[in-house]
Amino acid sequence: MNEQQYLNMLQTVLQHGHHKNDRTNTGTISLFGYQLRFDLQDSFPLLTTKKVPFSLIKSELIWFLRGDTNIRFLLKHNNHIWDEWAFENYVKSAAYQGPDMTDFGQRSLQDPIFAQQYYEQKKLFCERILADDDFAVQYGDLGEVYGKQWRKWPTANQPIDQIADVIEQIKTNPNSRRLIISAWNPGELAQMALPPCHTLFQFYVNDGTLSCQLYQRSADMFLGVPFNIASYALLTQLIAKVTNLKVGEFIHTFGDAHIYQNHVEQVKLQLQRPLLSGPQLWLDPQITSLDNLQMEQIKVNNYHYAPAIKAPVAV
Ligand code: UFP
Repeated sequence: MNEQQYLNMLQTVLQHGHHKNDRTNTGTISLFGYQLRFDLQDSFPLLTTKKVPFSLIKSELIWFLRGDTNIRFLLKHNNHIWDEWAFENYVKSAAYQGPDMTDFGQRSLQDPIFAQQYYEQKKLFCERILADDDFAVQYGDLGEVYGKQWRKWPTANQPIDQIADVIEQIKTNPNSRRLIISAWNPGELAQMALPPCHTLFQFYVNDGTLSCQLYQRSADMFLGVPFNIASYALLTQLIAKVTNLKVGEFIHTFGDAHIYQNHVEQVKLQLQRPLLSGPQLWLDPQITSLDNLQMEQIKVNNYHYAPAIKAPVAV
């Protein structure tokens, strides 16, 4: 069963991890180097021991695959996972006239009155991104994020569309050992608020079956990883679909795999829960390209899950 491996990994990090401070000053229990293998012929790897919101994973991946870097698309799909990054650019600009939002991530966790102001300002910001075209162009664009690196990696000449190139290679040269997409662009790291966590991935074709391996440099095991697993499993299924291959494995390789100190109780709760039977992925048979996927072309069926478990995001 795919999910058991993830739970075993949580247990291993808790038992054998090192206590390590980190950029966010939250403190972590961390292990370096680990690997999970998900058989995608089995059920779809969306966790059942807590609810994972598949619609957010789906709209984010569609956004990446469109090469879009403006949060407006996400907001239209009620997806707020990238809001903070755009909001940060806005509050640091001369155009922002509201209450002081310096260090809003930490302060909103510690000060409930400030947190209220922050949520109000962020809500106003999101409403304006949706309503005002010029404002969206100016403040909704995150610039150097996955969509750009995957589909428009800048060069001195034409930008490189790594997704299209890899799909072409899988079709024409499936034995290639160079089926790689990198989001890690050293030339642009200085402009990135969050250097890519899912850094590089490689495809492998054997006997009409497509597998994918991801190297994730930094992994928030409780909040981030359940999303990352489902997102790359979906990406592998989509690439297999447009290249007419069966799906094989998604192999998830980790660099710094950590449990934040303020997630330990939540992890222990999750580890007590029984596994349920996993869901199935449905892809619209009409999908032939990844450029303009629609939300209703991707579904998970028979998703049974235990309730969501809340935990603070380290920012
Ligand atoms: N993180 C993930 N998965 C993601 C993502 C972020 O686990 O897809 F975007 C976590 C890892 C880490 C933090 O806890 O976000 C990034 O911090 P840093 O850049 O310091 O590694």
